[in-house]
Amino acid sequence: TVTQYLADWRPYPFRIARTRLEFDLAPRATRVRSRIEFQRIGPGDLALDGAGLKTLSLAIDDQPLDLGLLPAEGGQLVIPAADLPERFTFAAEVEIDPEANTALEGLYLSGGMFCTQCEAEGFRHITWYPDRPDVMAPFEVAIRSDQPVLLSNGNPVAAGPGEAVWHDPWPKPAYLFALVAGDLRAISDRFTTLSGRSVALNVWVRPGDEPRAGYALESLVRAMRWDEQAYGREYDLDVFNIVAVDDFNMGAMENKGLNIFNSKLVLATAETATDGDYERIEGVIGHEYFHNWTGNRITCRDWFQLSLKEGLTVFRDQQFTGAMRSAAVKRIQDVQTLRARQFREDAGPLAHPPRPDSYQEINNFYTATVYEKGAEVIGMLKRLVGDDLYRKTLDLYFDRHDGQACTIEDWIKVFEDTSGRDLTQFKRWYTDAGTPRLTMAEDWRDGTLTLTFRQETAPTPGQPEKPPRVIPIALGLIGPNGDEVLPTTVLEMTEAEQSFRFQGLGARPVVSLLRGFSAPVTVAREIGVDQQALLLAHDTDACARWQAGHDLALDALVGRARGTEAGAEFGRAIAGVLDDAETDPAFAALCLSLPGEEEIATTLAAQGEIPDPDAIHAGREALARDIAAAHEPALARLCDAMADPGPYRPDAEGSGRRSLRLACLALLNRLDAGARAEALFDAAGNMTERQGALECLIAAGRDTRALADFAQRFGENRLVMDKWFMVQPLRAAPDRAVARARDLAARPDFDWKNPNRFRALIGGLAANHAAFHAADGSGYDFVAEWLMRLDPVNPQTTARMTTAFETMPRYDAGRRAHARAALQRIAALQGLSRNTREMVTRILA
Ligand code: B3K
Ligand code: ZN
Repeated sequence: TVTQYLADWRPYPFRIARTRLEFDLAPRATRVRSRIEFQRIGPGDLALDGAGLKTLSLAIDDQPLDLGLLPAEGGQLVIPAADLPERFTFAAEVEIDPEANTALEGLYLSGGMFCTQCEAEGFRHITWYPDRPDVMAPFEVAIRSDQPVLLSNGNPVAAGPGEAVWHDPWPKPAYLFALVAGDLRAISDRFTTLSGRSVALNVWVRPGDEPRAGYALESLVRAMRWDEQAYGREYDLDVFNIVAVDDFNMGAMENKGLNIFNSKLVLATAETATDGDYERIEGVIGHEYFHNWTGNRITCRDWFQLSLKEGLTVFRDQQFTGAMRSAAVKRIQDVQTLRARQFREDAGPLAHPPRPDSYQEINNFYTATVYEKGAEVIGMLKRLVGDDLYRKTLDLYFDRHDGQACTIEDWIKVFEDTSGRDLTQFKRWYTDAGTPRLTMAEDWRDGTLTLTFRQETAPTPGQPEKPPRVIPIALGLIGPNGDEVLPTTVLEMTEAEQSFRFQGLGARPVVSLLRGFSAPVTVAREIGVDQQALLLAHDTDACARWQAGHDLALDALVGRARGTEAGAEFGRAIAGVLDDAETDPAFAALCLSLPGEEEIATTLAAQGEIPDPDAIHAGREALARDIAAAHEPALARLCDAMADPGPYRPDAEGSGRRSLRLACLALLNRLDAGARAEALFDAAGNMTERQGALECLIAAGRDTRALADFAQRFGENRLVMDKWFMVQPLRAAPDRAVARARDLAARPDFDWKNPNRFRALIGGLAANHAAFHAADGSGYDFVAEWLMRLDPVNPQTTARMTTAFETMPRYDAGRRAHARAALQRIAALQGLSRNTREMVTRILA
């Protein structure tokens, strides 16, 4: 296995003036003819990437090349510089087998339809090419096939029966290439851009799915308008196509002018999709569309720079969702996701910086760190320079780098140029792994509050030293009567230890710290429960207010996990939340949803303890029951008050009410053994309520009839049945979940080669904390068994799911031994993929 290093990047010695591809599609034997016009721009041989190709011919300027040049197995085709003129056309004819392509990388079949996935290095499975993001070219693509709809990137230039030609004038790297051929139907609209260009919009789905694609299309229109308003970015082709496919390794892909989506992020009706699904559809449609500028027009020089496009595009989609819905609620959700996924990654054996310096398999680096932490880093830059300068900086970035393949250095430089700041120290956020731990000590005397902050980052794999970073600390001060005495102020911490002074204060205030979650750090401070309650009741910053409640809940849950009766303060705080719940139902729902078992384990581990998954589970159940018992009348009243007046609307208001209803239901469920949940399940008018109720019924062990009813109703709908497969292992009582998952895995409709179905069942079990971490190792064994089965079929999805094991080091010796043994069995598998090998090796290190 070869490790790739950032330090080894060298410019490609050729420019491509034009890439022409011709496809003769056939499931078992697709012919690909290419003509690539190269022009020398530097010294060196011509190196082309290819993998799994049956090469029929190669030529330079129509002179056939000896096929003896082909590399023995995989790897690059190298044509010596001496054999090449300054300008030449390289031509190849290859044959590939889309039907055999179960890895879903390159050209493959999904339900009889041809489609592609080329990021990061899938194009080399299609033909010989410089498969690296810094080699950009305009593409012309001819497709011959008997499939009725034939699509590729750019604008259509010709179409006849059985043939279509597409031209994409915008130079792009091969990873943005796409082709689709199938029996598809479009729902369509038109969009007129700021400068008056009329664009045809199509969302392509299977015949019959058209009524489920409307929300995706509307979301696209909103995204296009928002990008014009917020960033001044216009679309640049005559058509924008989105295609939904059932077999897809991740969420979606931003191919130029032809986005390909996992069908679960396109298809939605009130009966089949939850509020969460709708929100994700809107967010991901936005994300892929926003890539047109941040990713496609300006792309990455090499894959180490992945966060350049992903961090920025996540930041943009978060802003978009915030603008379409509730900015405060969106921010809190994003903070929760960051903590649950990225902090977890940063604290374990897979920790890496947003810009890694080495990798074996780049597909293993599409991580929460590259994406979500990358977005946080941009949020910090924006906070440091301010909104106006942020917009100016982005204008400069688009202006200066349009059409280029760029680096994180280019990105930092535009901020330095507009702000006049030296961002050398700030850049550590990109190059250093690990989550800084920020501690705050307070000193109060004579009307002066002195805050002393310390920052510390634990060593991460390969990075023992952690110099201090720039940490923007947004804070406010709340007086003892609840009034804000200092509005949000941003302190810039640059040292390992630093003090800040606030003078002339009448009475000792409470610090509202890290407002808006101004930096991706963990916080340790001395704070009394009364102060937390004060913040929860009066803080003007929604994030800090939610955090205060969340901390109270976590303290109680940590106490319960240790076997104490903790939780009285949290219980009192809940009373206030319930009183006020109707003013902002979505916010109240966030406060009423207890932190999950995984987060409790993380908190205990951060305090130097070994988490006991069974005690965590039991303690959380007990606290939930106590809270429900103490507040039953208020919870029941709210649960009814939040009933949907109909008609269903997947907007912030409607979903906020439903989330509050379900949060109340989840608590009451501990008292009535599923009685209310059953009533709601039967009466549900939408999937949000139906799924929420079903989850409660499973947790209560009263699910037999509901599950049968659900399967009866939705048995024909793959996406809905994925939910059915997911909620059972996820919500089942920990001591029964593994057995249940095994039963489900034995069903004929457990179509495990479909990534959505696999993730639903195996991922569902892995997300059931106490079940996955069962003391007897049965959870680990089950997941490992299935990863071993999937690896030869689909390495990408397998490797990604090995992250279930990344928290292994924090558990007790018995569990660690079981987890290690499971991972070692995977490592010993004959022919294990490079993807999975890299992950397992890093976790075991
Ligand atoms: N850029 C793609 C992800 C590709 C993942 C390759 N393993 C989707 C996105 O981030 O928008
Ligand atoms: Zn992306």
